[in-house]
Amino acid sequence: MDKQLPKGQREHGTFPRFGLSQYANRFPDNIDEIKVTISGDGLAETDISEAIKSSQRTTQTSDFHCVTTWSKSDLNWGGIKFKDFYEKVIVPNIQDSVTHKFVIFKAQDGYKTSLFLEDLMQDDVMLVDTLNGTPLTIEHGAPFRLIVPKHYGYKNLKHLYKIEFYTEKKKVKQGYLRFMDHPRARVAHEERAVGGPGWFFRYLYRPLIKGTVKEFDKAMKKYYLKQKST
Ligand SMILES: Nc1nc2c(c(=O)[nH]1)N[C@H]1C(S)=C(S)[C@@H](COP(=O)(O)O)O[C@H]1N2
Ligand SMILES: [Mo]
Repeated sequence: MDKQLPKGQREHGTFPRFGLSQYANRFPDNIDEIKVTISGDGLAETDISEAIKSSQRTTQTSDFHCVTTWSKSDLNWGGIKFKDFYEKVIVPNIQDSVTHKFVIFKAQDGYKTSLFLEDLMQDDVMLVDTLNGTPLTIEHGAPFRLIVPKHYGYKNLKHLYKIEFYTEKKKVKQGYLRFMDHPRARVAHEERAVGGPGWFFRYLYRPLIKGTVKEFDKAMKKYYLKQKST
């Protein structure tokens, strides 16, 4: 019997490279080495790449749920737990006594996302550099990405290079329509977007899957051809 997926989700079979079409042809410059900077309230801008590399590693198997309704079950991620990362790497860097509430993530392809720190402190949230035992490919976020399994795919930022910690919620311009970004985007509550019930967006988004997968595939092939010729 098929396992029960969250409401409105369907098993996709493969794990496609995916996103908003404006990111299909944008690629990270650095795919080999983890390079991450932090900043924000009570934090000086600091390169924490070395601290990440020497952090305690772990692996986890979890399902991935894109807001457009495709899911991929049983992905095995390797990296560091966000909770450990916050406590061991971020907290020692805090200068004033501030209480962080809100976090913004930035990617090498210009993509951004945000989450409340409370959601990031769940046990299954990770910063990862391997998938199924091998280093992340460009398709899935090389060299380093965020994994928040209980939140829709669009919160799972790829090609991470910058993390900002704030005491209050901020406006984040993500480069797409405002309604598409739910501040929490919890899969279990079907928080697909704002301004309408979750089920409504299933029907709006589902027809876009096929074309988007094709577009991202095509962009990836073009990228590899260009790499070969230079
Ligand atoms: N940097 C970056 N992160 C991103 C995206 C993107 O376009 N760029 N797309 C998001 C969306 S909508 C989804 S569903 C997942 C897809 O992850 P995958 O390409 O590894 O399947 O990445 C998310 N993170
Ligand atoms: Mo997505």
